[in-house]
Amino acid sequence: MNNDGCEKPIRVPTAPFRPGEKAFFTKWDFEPGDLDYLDPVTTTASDTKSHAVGLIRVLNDDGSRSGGWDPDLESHEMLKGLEHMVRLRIFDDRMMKMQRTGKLSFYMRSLGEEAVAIAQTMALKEQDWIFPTYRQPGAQFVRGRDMVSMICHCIGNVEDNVKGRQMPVHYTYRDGRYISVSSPVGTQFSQAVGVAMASAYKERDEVTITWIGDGASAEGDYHYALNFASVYRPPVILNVVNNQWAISTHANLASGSNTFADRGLAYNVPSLRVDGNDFLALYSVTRWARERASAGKGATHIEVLTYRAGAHSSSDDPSRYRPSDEPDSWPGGDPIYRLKDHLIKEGMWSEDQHKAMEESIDEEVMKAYKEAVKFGDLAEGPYPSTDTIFTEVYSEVPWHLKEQWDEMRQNGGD
Ligand SMILES: Cc1ncc(C[n+]2csc(CCOP(=O)(O)OP(=O)(O)O)c2C)c(N)n1
Ligand SMILES: [Mg+2]
Repeated sequence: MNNDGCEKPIRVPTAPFRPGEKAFFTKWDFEPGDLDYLDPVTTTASDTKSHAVGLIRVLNDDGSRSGGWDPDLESHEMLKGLEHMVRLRIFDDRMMKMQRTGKLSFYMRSLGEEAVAIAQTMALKEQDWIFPTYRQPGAQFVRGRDMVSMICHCIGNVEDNVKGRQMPVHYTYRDGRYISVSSPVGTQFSQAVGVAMASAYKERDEVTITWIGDGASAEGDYHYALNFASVYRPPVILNVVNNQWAISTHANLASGSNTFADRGLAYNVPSLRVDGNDFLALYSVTRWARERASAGKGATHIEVLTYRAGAHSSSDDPSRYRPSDEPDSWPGGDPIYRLKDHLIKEGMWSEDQHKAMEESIDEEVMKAYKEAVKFGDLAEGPYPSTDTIFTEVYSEVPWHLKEQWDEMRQNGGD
C-alpha cells in the first residue's frame, strides 16, 4: 500500500483487451451534428474545448453525411479520394508480398488509416510542406509521385532516389515537398514548426502539415513543437494520429490526459478531435486549419482518432499482444468502405464500378512492380554502389570519412 491507500505504489495503465479476451468497444455516441462548425479566423483555443473532447464526424453510420463540418465536396473530389485510398491499400498488399518473398527487406502498411494522409493532403495547396511519418505514404499519390520510383525506394535498388541510405517506407519526394521520413520517431514535429516559422518570416502563403503517432507523442519532441507553435503561432497543422497502438504498447501508456487533442489547449493552441476513418471530416478540419494558418492565426492541433488495423510492420505479430478480433470491433469502421458506401448511397458510385476500379489499380500496381524490379531487387541486386555511403552528405568529404572510404575500397568495396 502507498500513502494514498492504493495497492500499487504507481499506476500502470494497460490495454483494454489482451489475447484470449473478447474485444468489445462500445458504439460511439458522437454524431455528425454534435459539434458546431467554428469560424476559422476568429476561433481561439478556449472556443475549441468541446471540439477537443468530442469527435468531429461527417459520415453517419448509415452512409449518409450531415452536420456543420460537411466540406461539401464535388463528387469528382470524393471519387479521387476513394481511388487514392484503394490505390494505397492495393499497393501495400503488393509490397507486403514482395517483403514475404524476399524482394524487399521490410515494410509498413497504412491499413485502416488510408484516409488520414490522403484526405488531409487533398485539403492543402500544392505549395504546402509535408512532414510525414512512415504511416502517411498516401500523401505522395496525391502529390503525383511515380509508383515505380516509390517501389524502387522500398527495394533500395539502383533507382532508389535515396540510394539505399534509408529503410524502406522512409520516402523522400522533393517535387511533392514531402520531407524525408525519419527513423527516430517524433523528430518531424519540431522540424515542421521550424519550417512553418520560416514560411511566415518570408511572408509566403505556405502551410506545413505534420503527423506524429500516439506513442511518439509521449516524447519531448511533441512538447517542444507545441511550445514553439504556441509562442510563435506559425502556419502549421499538428496532427497526433491516435491509432491505439505504438507497436505493442497501448495508447493508454502514452498520455494520462482526457483525450490526445485536449493537450493542445494547455498550450493555448486551438485543438480538434476528428474521426480518422471519416474522409470528409478529415478533409474539413484540415481545410479549416489551413484557412486559419493562411489568415495568420497560427497553429492548429488535431487528434486523428483511428485504429491501426494491421501489424505495426512486417516484423511485428500483433496476435502476441491484442485479440485478433480487435480491429473488426473498432467503432470507426473502415475508411474505404465508409466513403464508398456514402458514394453508393448518393448514387455517385456502384459496386460494379468499384470492382472495375480495383482491377484497374491492381494492374497499375503490377505493372509498376514489374518495371521497378528491372532495376534490381533485394535478393538479386544490383544495389547502389557502396561509395554512396560516403557521397552526397558533405560537399567536401571530411578526412576521417575519406580514411574509412579508402579502407573500404582496399577491402573490396565496389
Ligand atoms: C526515438 C525512437 N524510439 C523508438 C523507436 C522504435 N519505434 C519505431 S515505431 C515505434 C512505435 C511508434 O508508435 P506510434 O508513435 O503510435 O506510431 P504508429 O506506429 O502507431 O503509427 C517505435 C517505438 C524509434 N524508431 N525511434
Ligand atoms: Mg500509434
